Amino acid sequence: VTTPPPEIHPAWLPPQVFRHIGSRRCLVHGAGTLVETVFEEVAAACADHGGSAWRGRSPARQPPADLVFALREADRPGCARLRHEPAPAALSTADGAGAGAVEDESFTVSRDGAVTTVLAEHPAGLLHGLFHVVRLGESAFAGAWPATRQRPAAGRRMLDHWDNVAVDPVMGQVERGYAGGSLFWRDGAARDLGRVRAYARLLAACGVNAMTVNNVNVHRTEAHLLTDRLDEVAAIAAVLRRYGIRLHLSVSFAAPVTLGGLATADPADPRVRAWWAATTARVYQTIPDFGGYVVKADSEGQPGPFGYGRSHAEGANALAEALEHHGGVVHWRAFVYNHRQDWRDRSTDRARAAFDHFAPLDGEFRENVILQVKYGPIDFQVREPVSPVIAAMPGTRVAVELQVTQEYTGQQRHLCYLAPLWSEVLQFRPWGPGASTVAEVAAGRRPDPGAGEVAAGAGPVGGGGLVGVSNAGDDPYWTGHPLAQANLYAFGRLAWAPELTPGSVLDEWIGLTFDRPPGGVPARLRDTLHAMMDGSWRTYERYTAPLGVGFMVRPGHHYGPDVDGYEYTPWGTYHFADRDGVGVDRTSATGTGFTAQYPPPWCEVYEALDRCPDELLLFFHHVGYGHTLGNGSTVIQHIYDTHFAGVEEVVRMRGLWAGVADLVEPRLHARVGERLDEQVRGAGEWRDQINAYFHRKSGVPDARGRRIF
Ligand code: GCW
Repeated sequence: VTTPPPEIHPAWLPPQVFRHIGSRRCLVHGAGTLVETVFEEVAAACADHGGSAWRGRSPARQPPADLVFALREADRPGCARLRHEPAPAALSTADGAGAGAVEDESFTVSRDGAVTTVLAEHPAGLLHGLFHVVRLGESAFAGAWPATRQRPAAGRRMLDHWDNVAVDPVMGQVERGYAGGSLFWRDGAARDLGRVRAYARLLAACGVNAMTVNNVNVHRTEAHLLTDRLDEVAAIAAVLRRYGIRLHLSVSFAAPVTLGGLATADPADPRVRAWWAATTARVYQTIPDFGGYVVKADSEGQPGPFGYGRSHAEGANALAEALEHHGGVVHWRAFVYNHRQDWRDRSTDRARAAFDHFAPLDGEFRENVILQVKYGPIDFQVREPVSPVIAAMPGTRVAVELQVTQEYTGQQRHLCYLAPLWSEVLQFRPWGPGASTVAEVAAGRRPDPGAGEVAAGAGPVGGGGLVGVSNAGDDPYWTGHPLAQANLYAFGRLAWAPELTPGSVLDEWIGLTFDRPPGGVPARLRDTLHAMMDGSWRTYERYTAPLGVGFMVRPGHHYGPDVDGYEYTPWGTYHFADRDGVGVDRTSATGTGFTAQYPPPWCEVYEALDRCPDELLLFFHHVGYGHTLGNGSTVIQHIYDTHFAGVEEVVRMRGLWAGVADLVEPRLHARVGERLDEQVRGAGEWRDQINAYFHRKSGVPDARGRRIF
């Protein structure tokens, strides 16, 4: 990175987006921390833009307020018009009212006469209502429109930070971080909290309401956050609280040994349980609204219950028990597989692992355990089928984990807008057409075998919500690639409202980030950003590993191509290419049997070569290079065609960006330009290695005679 920006970029909250609110007469009514935050925001906007902000009631001899934020239970002097707004929907949290439920965050927004009103039962609703009005811009104050009720789909919308306090010699400070150092920790201690506050504000504005501040790989220093370094954590929690975000901690399953000095961390041992209970009680004394624990157990070297001959349910429940009466939850990760596999062993299939470990435990987890499942069965690849675990555990709260940080999708050097991928995952129907979507499972809507669908929160278990691994760091643009801010924004928005289209979320983000008074974003800039970003995930897919086979990245750092980089390693990520064909046979008939982990219709669709979607073909089948795809092309020709096309698309992106230099702040323009240069280079490298590799293996020439090395 060679272009330093002068200051911290405001991302999707540049001061001017508050001008529509800040030029009004605003009344904020109600009590509570988040109501104070709403008032501070409104007052700051009014100070900038000439409006008036009143707390409690509008002063006599002033024209009445034209923007009102009010708690429903408060008496509302000066707000007579509110009588006409509709009755609230039944009060319930989106992820079920049971253990560890989050506060109701819904709100009603209406416009009647010349007054725009945001009304909520709880302060958190007013906070989200405030940012809703910011997004509406001037249209929040134009004409009259009926009241609408806004309610998050998932109760918990969480960002996990894989941040280390001490810089890890191998992984650096932020594991898989591509945006500088940690926002929370520097030089081994908690940093200045100003940046954390700005971050919390951005996250609240897109709907995030929970986060972890340390890596799921809990190293020695970070383990102490749970005990003797709790004060530092509490200081961060205090900042997050003002924006409605609850803090959770990643903890080590071995903490009773490493921190508590016990001889064992066996979850069945009463001393271990007592240690977790006492430790957790201390956490709640210090941080009363603490969210809970996130645990990566028996995974990639992290300790877990297997070490004591216990199941993952026994392990998770021991921690859940300690959290339960404080209202906390355990996010227990399902990313458990054998990372010391023998590549010669064809009977082990990493894709099967999460289901094999967890599906048999359905119904055994306590109510405040949330099983956190990566969206795909392998590991955040650009294309994977949806994890079968999501459909396999009707008696367990499931959270779906997405990777906002672009470990496998270009590491924030490549432009790759991920909302289309996430949207496909969230709208996928694990039980086939007509049944629930993944988003509904995460929100707590389950298919009820007896009575069809059940309502949100009304099922036997609630939902676990959505979790994203953050892509933010202390980079002045927050995310390294300035346009990767859109992924962070989109994560929050899709967690709140998964039915939003990726294009409309991008449009919101553009509208806020590049806003220019008085008229908003110039149309040419808006169109250019859509042209560059709408299809950028598919473009990335085209020039990297083909047809869902995945990996083919450089081992370790995972950037750039290396087709055989993982082929003979213990990690379980193979493509099995030879002179005749490529792909992993995961069928039940002749392969690893992974397809049988899906309920119908997907087990049949994936099993059948002629029904399996092209983009997942090599994930499920080993086929010859001459195999004809659904799109009429052969596998080998498809590889050549997509790789040439993908690079051409990146070159086009770069040209488009050059064409808006006059409309974008020069330093930001330069920063994106540098990244696009690297993307053109990197995509060309991918194209040439992939094409050369498969040309050499197969001996099949490109039908169009293009250059293959
Ligand atoms: O995607 C992989 C990453 C690891 C990460 C792991 C996980 C935090 O390569 O760096 O560890 O997943 O999700 O636990």
